[in-house]
Amino acid sequence: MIPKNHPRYESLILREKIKKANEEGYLADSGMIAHGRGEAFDYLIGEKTIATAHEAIKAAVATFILAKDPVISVNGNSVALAIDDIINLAKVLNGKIEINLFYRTKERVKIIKNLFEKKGTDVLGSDDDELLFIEDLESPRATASKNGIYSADLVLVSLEDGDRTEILVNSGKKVIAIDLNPLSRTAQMADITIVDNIIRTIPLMIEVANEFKEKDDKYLKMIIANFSNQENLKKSLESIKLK
Ligand code: PTJ
Repeated sequence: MIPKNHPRYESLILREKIKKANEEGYLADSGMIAHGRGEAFDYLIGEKTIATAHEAIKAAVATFILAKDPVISVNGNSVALAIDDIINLAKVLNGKIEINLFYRTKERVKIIKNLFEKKGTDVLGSDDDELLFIEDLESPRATASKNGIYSADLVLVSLEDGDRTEILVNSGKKVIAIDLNPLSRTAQMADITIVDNIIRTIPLMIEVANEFKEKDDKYLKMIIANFSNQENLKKSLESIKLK
């Protein structure tokens, strides 16, 4: 039991969630390492949503609303930390949810699918689904549901650093990434990168989505036109360096 007045309470609670996911058998073996890397970057940005992330969230939500067939991609770490928020975001933004694991095993996919189903939410990407392969991507992460990531025009990815974003972008999809590391390959390759902790980002995306749903396309397009991912990433890095 972690005392609520512990100075690292929030951070310890997140560790507990990651530990629990590991015990339940759906975290990747290296999921704890990935979490540790995230913690280090979160420390460097002051464990709060920085101004550049707020800007990226607005551009991301505007892009999401204008998308025809958006999909939220989930893995072991994102489910461990943010399953309820992910479900709510998918509802607010009319997006599908798809399981996409780098270290894919039948067992892990089954456990994650059950977690969503217990909450009354359907997910794509399981072994019961029609799975295709995204061109050029030779990892198990290449699987893509025919009615999900394969045909999506926008994919939200989080907590992954690798070659998938580049391939999704090259295949003509828009990619939004949530990644605490502004230097990761995923962060650098995405169309819009939100440099923030997933546990803060998704609730903020939901807030902005509720506000932006009332806006017209012209307003949303203006938000997107005024956003530069390269500039935003540069400023995010500067805010780390200034600390
Ligand atoms: O469940 P699987 O099989 O798909 O595997 C998932 C992991 C996370 C193990 C796999 O994708 C992986 O190895 O990821 P990486 O290469 O360690 O990348 C994880 C990225 O997420 C790093 O850039 C971290 O800084 C970032 N990150 C970690 N925790 C958070 C985070 N970003 C946002 N919020 C976090 N809480």
